[in-house]
Amino acid sequence: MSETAEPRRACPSRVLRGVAIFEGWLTPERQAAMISDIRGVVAAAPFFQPETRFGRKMSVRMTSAGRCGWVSDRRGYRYERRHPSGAAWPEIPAAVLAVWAKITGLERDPDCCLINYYGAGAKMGLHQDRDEADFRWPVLSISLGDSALFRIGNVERGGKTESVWLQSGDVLVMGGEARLVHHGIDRIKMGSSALLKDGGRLNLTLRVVD
Ligand code: MD6
Ligand code: FE
Repeated sequence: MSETAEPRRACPSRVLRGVAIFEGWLTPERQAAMISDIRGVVAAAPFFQPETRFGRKMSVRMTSAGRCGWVSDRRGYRYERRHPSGAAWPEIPAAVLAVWAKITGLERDPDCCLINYYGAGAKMGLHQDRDEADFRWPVLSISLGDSALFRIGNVERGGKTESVWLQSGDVLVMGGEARLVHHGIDRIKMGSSALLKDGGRLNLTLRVVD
């Protein structure tokens, strides 16, 4: 019997500014199986190119699985119950939910699995994940495919930053004090992984939304 109400969660191999990194969490076999799960999601909910409120196209392609998905267009960014096509989002693959359960130890499933695809030249500016209702829930991300340079800043805007290369199979968790740190992707090392036939990187982020 456990002495505390703390859930059982996994131990990271590295912690940078409170961001927990589980290097090589997924074996190459599990990565390949997850790619085929994601292909199923994308067949039902195709990637779209989001744009900002100001009409600027983002460089990543996006889609989602789960009860809601994250979208951004001229009306701003928000969670939506449906893909831009009007179709419901597909379910989050079981293997993806299993990573969340094992690493966070939480009994509650995430509501949203945002799927970002980075091709050549794609990046993501420094941002906070703050469109969710309750920041006590962590955000977990899974990296698949080519390596990415992930930059971690501070909860406040500005200040010094540190970077880390995320590789295929790495899992990252932003929770607790680190839940609202600024972070972004500076660049992708194209061709560094053979996981995706046409190269590039997939990042899955799991969140509890409401
Ligand atoms: C990316 N990740 O790895 C971008 N957000 O492509 C994120 O923006 C992110 O990895 C919240 C928590 C974990 C993340
Ligand atoms: Fe983020």
